[in-house]
Amino acid sequence: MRIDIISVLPELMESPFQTSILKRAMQKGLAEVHFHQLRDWSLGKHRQIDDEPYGGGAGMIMMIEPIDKCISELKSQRAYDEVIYLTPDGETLTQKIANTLSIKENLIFLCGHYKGIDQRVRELHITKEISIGDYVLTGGELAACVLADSVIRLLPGVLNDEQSALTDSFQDNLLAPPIYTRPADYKGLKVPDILLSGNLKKIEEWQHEQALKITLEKRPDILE
Ligand code: 6GU
Repeated sequence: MRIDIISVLPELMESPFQTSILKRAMQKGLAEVHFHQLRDWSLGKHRQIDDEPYGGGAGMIMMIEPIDKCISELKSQRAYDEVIYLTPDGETLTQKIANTLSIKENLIFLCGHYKGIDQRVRELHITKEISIGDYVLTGGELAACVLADSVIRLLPGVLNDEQSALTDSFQDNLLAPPIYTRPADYKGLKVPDILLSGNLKKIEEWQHEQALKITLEKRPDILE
């Protein structure tokens, strides 16, 4: 998978891809992430990429021309499955969206800033608009990192067995059951006996029951 991320602040997104699991995914060649400084496609010596809104009002609007130039250049090099605009008014990111995107080949992420982008960019290029939740960030960069992380970790070969995505919370519309490691008794706080029993079938039943119970308590909205 290849992800091209367009932003005025690409440096904000460097470290997540240079650390741990995402770094290894890149080193193994399972994912490529390319950053594009939007100002490189700006007009004039002031490297302007935003301007005042027609009709007045507070805040600046990201101009169509630099964005169109950047996206058009990328599209001339390869076919993209989706051009995703990260914006608080987009569809809220879910595991289902991450799963769907994880089988794509080439993606563009456009990070919004200021008051947002000229409407005509949406009409011309954007195929999907994604938000990471009902709160406002200073820009789409951190959301782009969250989206990329949620997608890249699903690519075959990125996680090992122990980290398997199949047992994640949300993957089957259930939260994960409680988990324990040594010691079996810490200052009188005990691991449930069933987990020490060695009876795999009973353990799986218990874990499923616990997952149901916890989901009902904490997130009844995700239960089917
Ligand atoms: Cl994608 N962008 C911004 N600026 N704020 C957000 C967001 C995106 N998702 C949630 N809040």
